[in-house]
Amino acid sequence: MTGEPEEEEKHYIVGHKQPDTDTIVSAIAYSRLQEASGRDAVAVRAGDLNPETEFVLEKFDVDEPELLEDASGKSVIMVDHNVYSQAVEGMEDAKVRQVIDHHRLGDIETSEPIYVRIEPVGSTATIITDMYLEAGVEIDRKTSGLLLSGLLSDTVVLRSPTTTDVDRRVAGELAERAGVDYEEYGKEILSKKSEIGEKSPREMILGDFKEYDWSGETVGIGQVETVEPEKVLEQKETLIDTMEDIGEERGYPLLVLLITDLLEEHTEAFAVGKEKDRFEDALETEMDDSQASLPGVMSRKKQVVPPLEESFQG
Ligand SMILES: [Mn+2]
Repeated sequence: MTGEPEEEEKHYIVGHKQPDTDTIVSAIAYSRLQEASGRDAVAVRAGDLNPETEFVLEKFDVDEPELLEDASGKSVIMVDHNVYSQAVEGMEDAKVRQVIDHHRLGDIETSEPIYVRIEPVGSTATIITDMYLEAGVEIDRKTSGLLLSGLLSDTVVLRSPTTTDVDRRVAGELAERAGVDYEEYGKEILSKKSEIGEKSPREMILGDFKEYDWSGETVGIGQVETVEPEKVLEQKETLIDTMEDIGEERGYPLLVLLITDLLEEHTEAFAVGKEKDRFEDALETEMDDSQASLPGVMSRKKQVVPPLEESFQG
């Protein structure tokens, strides 16, 4: 907890663009915790919800947060991200009051001291659960369900290498409070996550997509997590064409699509752009026709971004 509220203004709690389940449930759960400590707080979203998150909100009967189009001039609490490149428009001109996150420290600058809590755990939901416990604020059944969903989604039901002992403990506590079997519920989430269904190539590439600013260039990395990777891989030609279009439109020197097989713990990657050799070198792999195999790779954040960043910044 962050002490007594100092100001009366409304705090907008917002996660990253292309919101995923962890980002959305973290905003909702943290707004409840802030309200419990007397602060005027509202959870908002920085984009459209994905089908998995829609499923989670429906399951626990929780309304979708309002869309925040521009953060300029607003008091903001950033959850689940702390870099401008992933933030809603206007964040440079917002008053960032707090950061709660599980990604490495990024480029946010503030004019005043703020409360920051960043921990190397599997989800922002994990940190927020601990904040409730530390504050002695009861986590009701719905909030437990939401937080559990964020945790299970981000850690691929505790299978991702980003999973820590803290996540395992918190998952157990939340599952009990939510009254669900987390293995079973986790499988349900995975099946929603991996519903490729009627998605267009553009939706597959940009549905879970992050941009990274490295040495004055912007690199884009999308990820499709699925239990049916063949349904994505068989569309390779169209996907590569679309990636080339997107790369050109946005001026990326490198655009990567990770197709992660959640059951086999394996990723196939497509890469396009003038710096695609760099991807090959950084990931110590060999590309064949714009495609590389990355056995054991599940996490963009932990296994793909660090070597690439080193290559671009080094
Ligand atoms: Mn997260």
